[in-house]
Amino acid sequence: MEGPFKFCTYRHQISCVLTPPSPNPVLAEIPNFLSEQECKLLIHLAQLKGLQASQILPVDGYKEAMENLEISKADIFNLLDHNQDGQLQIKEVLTHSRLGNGRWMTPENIREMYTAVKADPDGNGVLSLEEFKKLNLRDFHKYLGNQEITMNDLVRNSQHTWLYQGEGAHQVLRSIRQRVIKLTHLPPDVVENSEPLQVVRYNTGGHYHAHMDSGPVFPETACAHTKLTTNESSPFETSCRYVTVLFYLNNVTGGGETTFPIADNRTYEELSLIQNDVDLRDTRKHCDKGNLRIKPRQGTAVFWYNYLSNGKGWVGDVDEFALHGGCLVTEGTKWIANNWINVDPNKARQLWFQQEMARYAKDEQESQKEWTVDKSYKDIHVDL
Ligand SMILES: [Ca+2]
Ligand SMILES: [Ca+2]
Repeated sequence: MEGPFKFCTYRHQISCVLTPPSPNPVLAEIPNFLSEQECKLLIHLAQLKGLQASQILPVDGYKEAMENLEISKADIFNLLDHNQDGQLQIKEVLTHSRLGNGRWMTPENIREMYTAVKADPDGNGVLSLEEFKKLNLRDFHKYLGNQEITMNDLVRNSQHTWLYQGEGAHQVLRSIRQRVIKLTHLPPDVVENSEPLQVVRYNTGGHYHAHMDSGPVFPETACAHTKLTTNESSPFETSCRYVTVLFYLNNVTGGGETTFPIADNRTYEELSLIQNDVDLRDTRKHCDKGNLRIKPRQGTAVFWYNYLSNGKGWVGDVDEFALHGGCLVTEGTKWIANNWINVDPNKARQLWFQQEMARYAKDEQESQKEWTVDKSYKDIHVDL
């Protein structure tokens, strides 16, 4: 595939025209977007800067959060019982709770946990409200707390760093930004005011289970990256990543494809992601069952929209078909870079963020600030 399918204009909000009927999500793969030398340089710059774990092993905050939870068991049950049949199926537990506190839970993990805490005495594999009410949440924490967790058990096992792309940055980084402006047909200031380039390394055994790069936006929503520089608080927060441009920086010896497990499905139902114990989001086990897989090829860019062009809100509704993940790297190392094009309705906040980035870039001695930590795992416990 070549070239963008969708051309956008940005005035008061993003509006797009789809040409012609497009795949789902709207996605384009552009070979040789970067030269071999540019790829090598990006890897080199990232190594010079130093990479940090994209997700750290869970800490104990989860236990406290659960103990302070002011919500009755019946309400939790009701929240989890997606199909409202009065029973909790394993996939409902997997889909609607992040009970692993950053640990990726498989159907097998849930069954083991049920056995350990005697959650399902009649052994029918589902929890009734009565069974759920009898559950002692402390046993459940204790069980999870005693589990030995490695990086491979997490939602994401990779390392990353950020490279500043604004004025004064290395000319290759500037040039990539200019090419992204041309590729996306978006106004230059929207691209220029976006997050820096994220360079990611997956070692052998690395993965990133399927996820969305950005979430729904409401009028009160704050963007995670700019919010950190202004210290504002908002009940809703997301990463405001309108477009993702992903670059493959090397050829991977084994595995490491980018999977879009439900691309081009006619319909989307969250629960249908888990069927007969196969969780399509699981990129360590089930990448082969995804609808679209892109093999990493050095220099190729993959570009997609995280929102629909239905004109709702600032950016449209989330495009759920853009669900994607990084398959298990079975051999060698995988290097990629991400350019996210952010749309923040508050332009002043966006500019302030850019000024801060420029300041950090000048002062290499200063340690990486909080904005470099992936927000999606920071407050993971509040979800249940
Ligand atoms: Ca149910
Ligand atoms: Ca039962």
